[in-house]
Amino acid sequence: MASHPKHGLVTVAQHIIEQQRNHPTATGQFSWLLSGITLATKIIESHVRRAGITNVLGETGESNVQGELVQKLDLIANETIMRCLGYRGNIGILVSEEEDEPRIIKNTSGSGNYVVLFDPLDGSSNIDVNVSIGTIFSILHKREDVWPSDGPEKHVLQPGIRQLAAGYVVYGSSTVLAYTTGDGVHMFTLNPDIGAFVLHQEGVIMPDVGKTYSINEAYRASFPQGIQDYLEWAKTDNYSQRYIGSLVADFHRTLLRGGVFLYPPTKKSPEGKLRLLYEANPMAFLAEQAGGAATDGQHRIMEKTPQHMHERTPLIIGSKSEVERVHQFLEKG
Ligand code: AHM
Ligand code: MG
Repeated sequence: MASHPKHGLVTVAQHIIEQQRNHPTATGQFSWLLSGITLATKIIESHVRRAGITNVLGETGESNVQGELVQKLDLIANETIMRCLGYRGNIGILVSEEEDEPRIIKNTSGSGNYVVLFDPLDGSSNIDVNVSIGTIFSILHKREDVWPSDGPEKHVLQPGIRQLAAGYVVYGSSTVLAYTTGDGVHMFTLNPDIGAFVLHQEGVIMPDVGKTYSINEAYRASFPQGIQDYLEWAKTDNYSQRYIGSLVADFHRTLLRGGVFLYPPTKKSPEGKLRLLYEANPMAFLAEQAGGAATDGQHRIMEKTPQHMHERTPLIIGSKSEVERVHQFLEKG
């Protein structure tokens, strides 16, 4: 494991504080908030690692706001994040993929300034079969031009370019955290012996080219013609295909190895399946910070203004040149 160029071993908490020193106006509130997220992901990871022996596999019997069956671990992850962040006095609004409405955090210090959005456990279909899953988060400032009587939703419906930070934790063969505050992407591995995320790569750069595409090709017949043509062409040019079915894991591989991940509109999900606020925006922020790109096939993901909290979007994300190539096929298709 590589050490920090300046200080040797660096934990994520230290790294966040150092990053904040580059911002003279920083109050420390933001690092406090991020440390709440890392604490929550460590608790979730301990549940994930013991899932088979603690009777937390399987469904709860309930559906979430998206109409999807809720897994027991989905619920545990959601409650863990709510519990860890609900007590950090500076958060104003918490929004989860699993909940119908934004949750306003009431605290003694008045109303907090931040909006935290998260997908507590991404890759639900992989939970019970021991395949990589993850947690995704995105942080915004509350808008200053919104009155309390307008309700919390207006604070939440901001385009991705307003994100202050975003990141994910992938619970894979090891547990890795990646985050950005708009100053590059930094990656940490959880050292289970000391219970800390330790820096292993600063300023991660996504390879600009990569001959791997990642898509659920079973839906191929209902993809837009341009996507079908791209897939056909890629097969004649020695591409590989990799698809895990957890965005967090498919994105993590794409970030490190290059290539492109696609979830286009399909007959079943005409708007795409992935959620703009909890999945596409944070990953788009990370991709761009690593030199990659993210679009919905027409527009830059981070410039889309969400109309509602659980809005879905098509997603094409990865190496810049590969995303551009997909666009060329879409324009011809
Ligand atoms: P989830 O948040 O309920 O887990 O759903 C999102 C997941 C993504 O992680 C993944 O990219 C996608 O759904 C896979 O969908 P499909 O099974 O249609 O390929
Ligand atoms: Mg998800």
